[in-house]
Amino acid sequence: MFPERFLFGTATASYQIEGAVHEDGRGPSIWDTFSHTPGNVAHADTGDIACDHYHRLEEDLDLMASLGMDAYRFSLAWPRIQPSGRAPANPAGLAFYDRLVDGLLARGIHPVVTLYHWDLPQALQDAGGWADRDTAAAFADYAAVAGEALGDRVQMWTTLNEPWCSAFLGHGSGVHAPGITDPVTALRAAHHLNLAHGLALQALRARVRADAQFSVALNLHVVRPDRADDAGDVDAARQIDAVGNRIFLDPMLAGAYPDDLLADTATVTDWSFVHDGDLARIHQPLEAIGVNYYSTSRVRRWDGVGSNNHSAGHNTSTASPWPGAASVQFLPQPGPYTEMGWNIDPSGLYELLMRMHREHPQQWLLVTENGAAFADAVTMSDGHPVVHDPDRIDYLRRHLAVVQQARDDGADVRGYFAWSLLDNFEWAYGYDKRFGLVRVDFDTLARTPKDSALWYSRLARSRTLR
Ligand code: IFM
Repeated sequence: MFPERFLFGTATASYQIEGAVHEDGRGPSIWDTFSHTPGNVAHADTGDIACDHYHRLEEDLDLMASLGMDAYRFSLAWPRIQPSGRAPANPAGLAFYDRLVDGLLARGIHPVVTLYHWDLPQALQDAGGWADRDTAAAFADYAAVAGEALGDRVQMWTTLNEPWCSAFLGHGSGVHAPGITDPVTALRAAHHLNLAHGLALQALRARVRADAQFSVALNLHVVRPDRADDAGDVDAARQIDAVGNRIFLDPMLAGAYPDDLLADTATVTDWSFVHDGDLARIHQPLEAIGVNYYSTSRVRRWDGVGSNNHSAGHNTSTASPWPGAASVQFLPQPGPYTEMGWNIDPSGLYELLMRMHREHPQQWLLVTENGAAFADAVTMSDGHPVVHDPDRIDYLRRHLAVVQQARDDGADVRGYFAWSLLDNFEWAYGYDKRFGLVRVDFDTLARTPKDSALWYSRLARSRTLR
């Protein structure tokens, strides 16, 4: 049994679902630019319309209520609130999130707001983007605007979603916006994202309700050495843990970059972009860690033969998202796999939750994303479309079972957010990969709860995993 206070929710992100990219004063974001650049996204898909959530807000709120959700994790589109990334705020953009928050609260659903899920205002990118420290200051101003507007009603705030992806897929392998492939820029971006997190926390805390709770959502990598008794493989796993996980965890939660990370990347950069006082600014009190989990990685020390397969799991790119880790090889994982080609291994989620519990006992935990894309088939039943998705139910059930196990073993996990409420724009993969509990027909935009949505709804209501 999960306790009554455990939050069952779903998660989404603004650019992936909202559409309405030119409406009510929204400015362009780096994902508008990136997706409209030929060759970047499968089938040249864009977020122009996406799930049209912007116009279907009431329908989507009713859908969540009908599923009995306790909470909803969504992101604010910075360019809707500040079209050029800086003051002044756009009242129409704020009004949309006002309606969303009020609509959730009216239905008894807790809003969990993420400030940044990758849609940086293009004007800030033109001024240097995350490679420039001014972007961190701009982010704090934006956080202040969001806090002023919503902080009386929103209790749970998340600063950044998966800063690893923003920094390293955006500036290392270039498969995400803004599509830069430069290891130094990627590390600079990572630092400025950390700084943005800290500055935003300071700005928010001063403006929101006194019982507010803050977190960051990290896609922590579960990296396993191929041969546990091989010192080279063990060191390869350590190296990926440093540049994939501890590069964010350590400054945010302990106020320092790991020594081994600085040593591993010493030939790439001298880290002079870290200014005096930055680490204290980054190291702000944080109530919770958000864990986004999908699959595991297996690495070994690369002997230079064949490919080191750095882009495993994140499209093909010849550039690496792992600065300083050229001698690490990513190995194919044994199946089964989801439609993304990611291996299914719930033990990785258990490992992560227990590690966070052990290493960061001050913070409680939320699973801020977990879910799977499968090739869903629509059939008709009594004239209505239905989606039987037993693989997704199995995935969710097995991951929720380890959440339960981790709780039994002492980890303070207080909620679980299935990725995602709706099929949506899956970044460089476009609309091909369907993660939703609810199917979206991208021709008609009609929503159809899949079997997994009905299963998850029964779980949220009964609190019992079956
Ligand atoms: O769709 C993404 C989401 O935006 C961030 N986390 C992973 C999901 C699946 O790839």
